[in-house]
Amino acid sequence: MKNCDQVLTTNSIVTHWIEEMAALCLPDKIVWIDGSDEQRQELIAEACRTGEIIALNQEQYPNSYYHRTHPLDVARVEDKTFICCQRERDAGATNNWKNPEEAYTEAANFFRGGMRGRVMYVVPFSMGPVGSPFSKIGIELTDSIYVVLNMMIMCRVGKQVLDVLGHSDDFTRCLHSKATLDPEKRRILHFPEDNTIWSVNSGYGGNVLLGKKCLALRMASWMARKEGWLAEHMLILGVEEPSGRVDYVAAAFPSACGKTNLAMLIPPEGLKSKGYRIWTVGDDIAWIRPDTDGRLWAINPEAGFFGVAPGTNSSSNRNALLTVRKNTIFTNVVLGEDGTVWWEDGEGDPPANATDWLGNPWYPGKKDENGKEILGAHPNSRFTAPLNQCPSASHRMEHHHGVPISAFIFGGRRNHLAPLVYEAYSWNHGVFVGASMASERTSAQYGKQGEVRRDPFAMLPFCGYNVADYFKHWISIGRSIKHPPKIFHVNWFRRDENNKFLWPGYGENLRVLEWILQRARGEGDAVETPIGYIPGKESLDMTGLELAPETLDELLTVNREDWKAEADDIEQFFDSLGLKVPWELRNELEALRNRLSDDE
Ligand code: GTP
Ligand code: SPV
Ligand code: MN
Repeated sequence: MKNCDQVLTTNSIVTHWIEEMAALCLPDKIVWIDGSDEQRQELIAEACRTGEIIALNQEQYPNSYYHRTHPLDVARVEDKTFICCQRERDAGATNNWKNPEEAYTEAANFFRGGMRGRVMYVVPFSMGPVGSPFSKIGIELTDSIYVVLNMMIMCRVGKQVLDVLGHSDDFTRCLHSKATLDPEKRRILHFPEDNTIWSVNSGYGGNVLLGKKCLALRMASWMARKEGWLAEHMLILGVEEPSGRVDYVAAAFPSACGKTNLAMLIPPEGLKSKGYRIWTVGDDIAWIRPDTDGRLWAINPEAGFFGVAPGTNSSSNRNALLTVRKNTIFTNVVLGEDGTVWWEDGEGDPPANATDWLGNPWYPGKKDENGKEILGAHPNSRFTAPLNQCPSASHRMEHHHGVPISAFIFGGRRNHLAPLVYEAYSWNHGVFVGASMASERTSAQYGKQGEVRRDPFAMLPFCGYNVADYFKHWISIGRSIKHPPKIFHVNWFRRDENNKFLWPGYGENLRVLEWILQRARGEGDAVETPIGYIPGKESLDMTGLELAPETLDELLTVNREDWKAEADDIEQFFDSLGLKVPWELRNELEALRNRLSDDE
């Protein structure tokens, strides 16, 4: 291999592909990432030298670094993200589609010569424990040290992955270049039929850490459908009772809607005496498969957190704060002259002599020329930290088999409509609940913030194939297993007439989880409503929580008129997905409407 000191595999499928990509991008040099700490330190030194990253105060934040992205490159770009398969209908109504030949040709122009004067890093990575039969291997070629360092936290990286791959061609070919960071020429392209991902002209998280959304969700969902499993935008957590029994749940909330927070939940004061412990298995992605015991088992394919920074403080998420004290990369937050970091609704006061995420001098309360307050941290600023540093990290993380799932939870930000929690009547009804999920748009994606949009299974930006086929796949998985988990919907974000959240959220959410797990075991009181079961009057344990009974009533209210309008909206959404929407879901919609007009 030209301009390369050391090649880490004899797999010629791998080396030929790398040579071909290098001939396109024309890097000065090729460097293979072996996963050693020694090499990592060299990369850090190089990135500090060029200013790509900045070393933080090493006493307060050992081995931690700071990075700013380009101001126009701060979130995923859904309008520049494409599924490139032969037939447009395989991408479906919710994905952007491109013909593979045209997509390769256009993007090749953006990649061509883009790595001149740069190094191309070869990053072999495993999603899931190295060598597990449920893991998938990828190799990412990138010209960004920031990407390499993030990948080393988010997944298992290095030579051991190539050893497991051997001479197989079963790996995802991931090519990334920052190129010129031109937003117009930004493309996030998935070629599921070629097991290939191309990402160009971005340097931000989900666009460039190709193991994450691109491989572990879009490509993996395509594979999962063929192979009979599920790749989901879900957290996984375990609730341990004093008896030692642990029940696991998986929950799908759209981006920036509380997965990281729920995954690291700390039991609230009022429930302390019950002795629960929460175990974090994952905060963003779950790979789930039926097993011979008739249950669904899940692994987290990632090894780290890429978590939203703003709002993280010791009362909202103490575990996250404890997780990011070392070996962490902070992106687009406030940087203090003293090498500390800060963000809105963070811990303590902002540092003196700070610079904001754009690199400008910043102080709290700073206003722009129109008198509008300037945020120090970008709302989608993030931390990248190893999962095993989390105080609640589950040792089952490393188990190849994963954990058995007792309940699925769907949720989003709904100001008024959805109650705090409800339980679906059946598997198919639960699939309907997932398929018709909606949420307000957040800063994790470009577009109008706050606007309510349908986000089925929190997978709208991540389902790599026709979403109507995806619904069908969910229905058939439920049919094929003996002990399907029960399905629930939660809403931590319902507001009163003054636009204040009705529910305190965060740790208090355990009260809702407790009821969910009781129901999953066939216990717990419930009341039937047109949309599903809700907790009976006394069945949520409110010990130690000061919440007016009227507020709880309001939180659990199901307003028939609002839900009739919702049903109309869901019908429109299903219609927009084409003819493949499964009849089972049409039946569920009809059943919902019938229940809404019954005994009024
Ligand atoms: P991605 O990493 O983008 O997939 O997002 P996520 O689902 O992991 O989101 P995260 O947990 O980081 O939550 C993002 C925002 O939701 C933060 O601003 C939190 O403060 C807020 N949040 C999380 N849980 C709650 C809750 O129970 N109640 C309220 N009101 N806000 C919450
Ligand atoms: C999300 O937006 O859902 C994330 C962050 O988890 S990113 O990896 O950038 O997609
Ligand atoms: Mn996510």
